[in-house]
Amino acid sequence: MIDCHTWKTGNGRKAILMLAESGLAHRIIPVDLSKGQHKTPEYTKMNPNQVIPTIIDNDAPGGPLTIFESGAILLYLAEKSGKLLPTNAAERAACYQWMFWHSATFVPGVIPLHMMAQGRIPKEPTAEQAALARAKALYTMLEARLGQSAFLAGAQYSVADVMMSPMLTRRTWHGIDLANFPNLKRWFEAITARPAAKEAFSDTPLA
Ligand SMILES: N[C@@H](CCC(=O)N[C@@H](CS)C(=O)NCC(=O)O)C(=O)O
Repeated sequence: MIDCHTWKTGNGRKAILMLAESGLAHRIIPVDLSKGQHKTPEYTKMNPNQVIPTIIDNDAPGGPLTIFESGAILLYLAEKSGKLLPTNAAERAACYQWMFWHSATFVPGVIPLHMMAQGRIPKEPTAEQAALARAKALYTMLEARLGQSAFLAGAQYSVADVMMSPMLTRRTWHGIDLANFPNLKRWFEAITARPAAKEAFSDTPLA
């Protein structure tokens, strides 16, 4: 049994989606960020970064294994289940490329907009315009990639798509209307229509 400590945010949904796709036995343990449950001493012991998600694989060889960082969690689950990791070397490299791009470039690029939407930093007009322009450039890059192939790594759905897609639930914060990004829209609709996506995306508007 894998315990997944998470909440329905962009990062939190990635672990929920990957667990559902993996078919591995799991239970979701909500960590209510609004109540500061990610800052308790018990949670901090599992995840010193005090963010969600975190998983504990109670059946790992050698004893329970705790993993934090959504990308590491997704790759662990893909390897353990043997699902959604391309076997072809070129597609595997593309898969890693888009996963690292997501963590190192996309997320840092949109974080200022998340902080403005949550009132954690002021919505100063020049800063907001710059952040919106950066988000648009990042979405434009995704749109171009998805004009070349059905999914991020290539023809097949992979863990790179699991990594990226939940962040689109925040696209209103990013100033993005999918009507202007037809490839991205087709891709997002294909992912959210999968049976495994139901739990991860259930309480969010997908239009
Ligand atoms: N790099 C981390 C980021 C996780 C993250 O930022 N999670 C957010 C929710 S989307 C969080 O827990 N925020 C709580 C806070 O900032 O206090 C990962 O990918 O797992």
